[in-house]
Amino acid sequence: VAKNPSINNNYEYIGKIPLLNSSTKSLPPKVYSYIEECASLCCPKDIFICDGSDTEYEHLLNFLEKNGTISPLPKYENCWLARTNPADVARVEKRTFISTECKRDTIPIPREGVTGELGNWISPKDMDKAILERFPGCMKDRTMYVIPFSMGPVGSSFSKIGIEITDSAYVVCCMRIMTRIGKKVLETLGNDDFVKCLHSVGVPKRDSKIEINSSWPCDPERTIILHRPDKNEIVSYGSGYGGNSLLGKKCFALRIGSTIAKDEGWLAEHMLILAITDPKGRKRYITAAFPSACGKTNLAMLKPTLPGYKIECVGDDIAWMRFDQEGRLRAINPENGFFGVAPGTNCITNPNAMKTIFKNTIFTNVAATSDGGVFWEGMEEEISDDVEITDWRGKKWTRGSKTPAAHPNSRFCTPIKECPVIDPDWEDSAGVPIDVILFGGRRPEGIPLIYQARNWQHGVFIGASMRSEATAAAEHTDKVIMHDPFAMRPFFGYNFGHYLNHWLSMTEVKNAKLPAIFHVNWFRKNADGKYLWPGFGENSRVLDWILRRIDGEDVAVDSAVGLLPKLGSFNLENLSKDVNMEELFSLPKSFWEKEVCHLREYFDMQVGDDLPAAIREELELLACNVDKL
Ligand code: GTP
Ligand code: SPV
Ligand code: MN
Repeated sequence: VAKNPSINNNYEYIGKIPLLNSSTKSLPPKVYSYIEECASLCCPKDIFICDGSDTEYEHLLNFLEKNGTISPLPKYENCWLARTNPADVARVEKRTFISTECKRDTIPIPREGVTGELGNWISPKDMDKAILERFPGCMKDRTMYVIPFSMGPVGSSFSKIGIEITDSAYVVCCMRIMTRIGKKVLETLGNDDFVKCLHSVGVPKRDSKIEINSSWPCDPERTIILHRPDKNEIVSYGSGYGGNSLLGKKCFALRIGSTIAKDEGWLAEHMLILAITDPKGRKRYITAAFPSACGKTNLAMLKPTLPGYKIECVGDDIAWMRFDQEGRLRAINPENGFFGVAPGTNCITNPNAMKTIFKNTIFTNVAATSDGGVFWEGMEEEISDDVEITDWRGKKWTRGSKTPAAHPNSRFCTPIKECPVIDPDWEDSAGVPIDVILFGGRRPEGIPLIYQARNWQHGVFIGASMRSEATAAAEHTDKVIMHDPFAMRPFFGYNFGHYLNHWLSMTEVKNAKLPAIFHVNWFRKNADGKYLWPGFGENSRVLDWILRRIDGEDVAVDSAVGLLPKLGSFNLENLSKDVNMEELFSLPKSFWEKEVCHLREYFDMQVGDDLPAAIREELELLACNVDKL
C-alpha cells in the first residue's frame, strides 16, 4: 500500500517486519504480541495498523482500484463494485469448524452411521495442524492489515472488541463499514483481552486446478474457517467473501458470541431488530430469526402498506440480547452496516434499502450498467432499456439470458447510518426492549402465514423445529428443505442441545418478562408454484395482528400447531392482491404428519441424548394434535 520501506530508515519494526503507518507505542502490549505472533507466522512484507480515518479508506479504495479488485460506479456517490473469483461467492459451511477438547461441547453426537448436520468439530491438535499447513508465509509480498474493531457502540457495556489481522484491503474496507474500527477502539481496549481474528485470502498450492486472478486472490480448495471458543480465537483461510472473511460478523458476533453469551447468561442470535409504532403511537420492538436470504433485511426496513404504522430499523442480521434488572429483554445490534442480499431489492419490494445503498457502498458480484450503475434480478424497472449490462463475472449480458446477471448471493455493504428509517435509539448502549420474537423460513408448503406459540417452551420448540429452503447464501446448490433451527444451524458456537437448554432457562431469569413468540412464513406457494402472499410491505398486516394479539385483543384461536388468527381478525383492507386466505392458513393433515416425522427423525438422529425433555414433550404434543386434525 505505501512506499517501499527499504528506502526509508525511519520505519519501526515488529520482529523483522516494517510497520508502515503507526508507532508501536500506540499499541497495547497484548495487541503488539498478537501482531508479532501473526507476522512471524504469515511473513507479510509490511504491517499497516488501521486507524479508521477517511484518508485511510480512500487510500485503500485507490489501491483496490489499481489492483483491479474494485471499480468505481460513477452513477452514485462513492460507490464501488467488487468482482470475486467465481469460486469464492458464499459462506462455506462444510469448511467451518469449532474446536474444543471435548467434541460434545461443540456438537451433539449423531446416531451411529449418521452424518452430523449441526456444525463441524475439530480437535485442538488438528486445528493447529490445519493452521500450520496453510499459514506459514501466506502473506509473503502482501501487506498485513491490523483492524481494531468493536462489535456494538464503542464503550457500551454490551460491546466486545476484536482485532482482525488480514491480508485483504477489501476486507478492511468492508470491516470499516460493517463494524466500528480504528484508534478509539484501541484506546477503549487498553490492555484488556480481545477476540483474536486472523484472516488470509491464502495462496493456492502449485497444483491447484482453480484459476486464480491477482485481483481476487483466494484458495477455495483449502478454505477453512476455524474457531476456538475457549481462547476467543478465530482463524480463517482461503476466502475473501462475506461471512468467511469479515470475521466480526458470523464468526465473532454469532459463533464466538453465542459461547460467551451462554457463559454470561445472554443470547447472541441471527436476528433482525425493528421498531414498530402503531396508529395509537405506541412503539414496540421486535426481533426476528429467519435463515440466510429469507427476508431479515427486508422486514427490518419495511415500508408498511397499512396506514398509521411506522417501522424503524435497529439491525438486519444480528442481535445480542440480555435481560435487564427489571426483567426486560434488551437487544443491541452489534453491527454498524448492512451486508445485504442485492437480488430482489427494488423500489417496490424494499424502497428504504434503495434509499440506503447508493451512497458509500461496496457492491460485490452484482452486474454493472453502461451508465456507471448497478443491476440485478429485480431491478428491471429501475434501469433504462438502452443501457448495456455486464454480468457479475465481467461478461456482456443480454436481457433474457439464461444465466443471472448478478450472482444470487451478490451483496451491498452499506453503512447503517445511510438508512432513512434508522431508529433514533439504534445505538442506545442499554439496548432496546423486545416484546416479540419471530421465527420463520422459506416454506413453500403446509406452514401458515402466521401462528403464535402458546408459551415460551412451545416457542423454543418452534425455533428448534425451523426448516427452510436452501438459498445461495452458502454452498448448498439445490433448493432442498433443510433444518435450520433458530436460523442458527451454520452459526452455533456450541452444542445445539445445550443451546436449547440455555433458551429454556430464560424462564428462570428473575422477573423475566418473556417476549411473545410467533412463526411466520411469507413463502407459501399454490399448486402453480406462485406465492400465495404478496409479502414485503404487506407483511405489516401480519405485524398488526401480532401487536393486537399481544395487546390482548380477542383475535386468536388455538389450533394443532399454535394460535392462529380468528376468522376475520386479520386486516385485509385494500390488500394489493387477491389472497386465498383459506389456503394460506390451512393445516393439511398429511403435510403435518410428515413434518412431525421429519422432526422426530432429526431430533433422534441429530440431537439424540442432548435433546431437552421439554422439547421432546412439545413434539409429542404436536404429534398428538396433528393426529386429531
Ligand atoms: P442474509 O443477509 O443472508 O441473512 O439474508 P436476509 O434474511 O436479510 O434476507 P433478505 O431480506 O435480504 O431477503 C432475501 C431474499 O428474499 C431477497 O431476494 C428478497 O427480495 C426476498 N424476500 C424478502 N422478503 C420477502 C417477502 O416477504 N416475500 C417474498 N416473496 N420474497 C421476499
Ligand atoms: C448470511 O449468510 O446469513 C449473511 C451473509 O448474512 S454472510 O455475511 O456471508 O454470512
Ligand atoms: Mn445473515
